[in-house]
Amino acid sequence: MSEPSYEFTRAITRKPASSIVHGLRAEDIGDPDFEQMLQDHAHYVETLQLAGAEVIELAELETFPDSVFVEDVALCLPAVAILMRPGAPSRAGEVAQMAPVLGDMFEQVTAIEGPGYIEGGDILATSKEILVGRSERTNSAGISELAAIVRRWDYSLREVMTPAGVLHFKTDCSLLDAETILATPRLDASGCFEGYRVIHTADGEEAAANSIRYNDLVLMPAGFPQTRERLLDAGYNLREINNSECAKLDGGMSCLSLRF
Ligand code: CIR
Repeated sequence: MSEPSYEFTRAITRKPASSIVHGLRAEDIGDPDFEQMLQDHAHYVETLQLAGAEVIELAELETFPDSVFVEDVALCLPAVAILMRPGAPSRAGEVAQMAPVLGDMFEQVTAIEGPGYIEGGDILATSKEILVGRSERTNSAGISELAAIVRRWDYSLREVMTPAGVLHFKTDCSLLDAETILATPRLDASGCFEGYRVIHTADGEEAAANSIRYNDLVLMPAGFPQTRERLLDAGYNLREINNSECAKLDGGMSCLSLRF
């Protein structure tokens, strides 16, 4: 049986723009090294291809420093693509850049009209439901509007909480398979994953939680040896990708693509 939550054929990415050094960040730990980011991004795209993706790589957008993080501007479900309404004002214009791309690929495209806000990084689609974390970027009005849209395709949606101080819900979790979630203990403690099997990130390795499952591969950020061991022991087929530069802007594996 196919698993639409992690069995995909395509992915959309966007090349990093040199303006990425002006990207948003919760804490300033220095600007990303653009050359290193380009290399990491190329490795990310190659790994998606290795996993079986046809990757549609969009041109860089200098006007939007954070536009490499394409995940935040749309939710791609098998039957419909839904354009988001980012809570970060500097990112609002990225949506209009993505709209025609999705219009060419999906028979149905719809959009969050507002007044609420919602970013894709707060949305985890599992095989049985869509979990959306309320955060600094995603509010209840945005979540309610998305719930009303996806109901038309019979999805059930559950509003949950992104932990305080964490950018997005998926900063702290990822889907590993139909039953299993990789999550930080702090997010799991909220009880939002009841009914799922949860593998915890190791202490001090919370940033490993933003990984992605794409067909048979799990793409995870490099440098988290204990969490890596836990995933290997659980039988997952891993590929590690250097994420040091995106991490300076609170970005990770999921943020860099739309997968469908
Ligand atoms: C931002 O703050 O919007 C970007 N610097 C990082 C976005 C990361 N996206 C994600 O977690 N889905």
